[in-house]
Amino acid sequence: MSMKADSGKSYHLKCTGDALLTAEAHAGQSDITLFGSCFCPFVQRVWAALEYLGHDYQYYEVDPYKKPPELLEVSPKGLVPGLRFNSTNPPRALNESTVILAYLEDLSATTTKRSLLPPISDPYARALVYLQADHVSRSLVPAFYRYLQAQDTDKQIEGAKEFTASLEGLVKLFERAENETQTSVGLWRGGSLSLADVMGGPWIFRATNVLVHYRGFVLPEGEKFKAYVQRLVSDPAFKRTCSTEELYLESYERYAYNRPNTSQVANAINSGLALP
Ligand SMILES: N[C@@H](CCC(=O)N[C@@H](CS)C(=O)NCC(=O)O)C(=O)O
Repeated sequence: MSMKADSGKSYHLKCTGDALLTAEAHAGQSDITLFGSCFCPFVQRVWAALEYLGHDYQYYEVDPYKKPPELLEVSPKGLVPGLRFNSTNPPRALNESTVILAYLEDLSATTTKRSLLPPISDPYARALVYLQADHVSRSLVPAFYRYLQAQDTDKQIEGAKEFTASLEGLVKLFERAENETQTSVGLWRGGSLSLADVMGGPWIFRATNVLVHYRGFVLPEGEKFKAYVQRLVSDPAFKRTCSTEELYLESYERYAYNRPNTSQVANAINSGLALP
């Protein structure tokens, strides 16, 4: 595959499109502040969950590579997302997207009464959603970056295979849950947004723009998979957190050319270490 040259574009510092409207609607003070970055998929997990679960929050854009002190106060490694709870003195805070999702799920049980999981009375159905989310963390996310950061053609072919196999693995887990349990949770089965959807959605979405653009990626065949991706990108809560394609293409150019010191995630991938 012929590579265009790196044009030196940098990551964006302001949302565009639907995400900009959402950020503007959530610019005012609130008990919860989401420290976010417009291009970040880990942030998008939490942002889509806040939208779906129906919480009040303030969206606050930060540059995580500059590590402003207010970000370090809520997230010790200076990574977004972070949540700050402003109603306690001193404010409390949480970091790590997966931990924040667990917190928001629990918070919602007694407040907005919405949920990203099957009911607590069906622990097996919930566990199958956890299996999907676990697959996203341990397989889909690292495979995405290995593929996008691969520079040699053979490594890119390998990356495409690994990422495709990981998507297929996720589909298998969706099918298993569909066969073994009954719930209206999960976009795969035409239901509501699930924990697995918010966990993996941001990378599946970026596969449709960033991987297609920089790697000529072809998404897995199959009507059901296509329909799933369509439901994901048109899901109202998810869509409210999406910027326009140009923002992602420009923000990910540094990964696509594997520029040195792109991010902690990129460094971890390059050195074969666990993601931060
Ligand atoms: N494990 C973290 C990862 C978050 C993460 O890597 N965020 C990136 C932006 S997409 C970041 O803040 N990078 C700053 C850096 O690399 O220094 C989570 O799930 O919240």
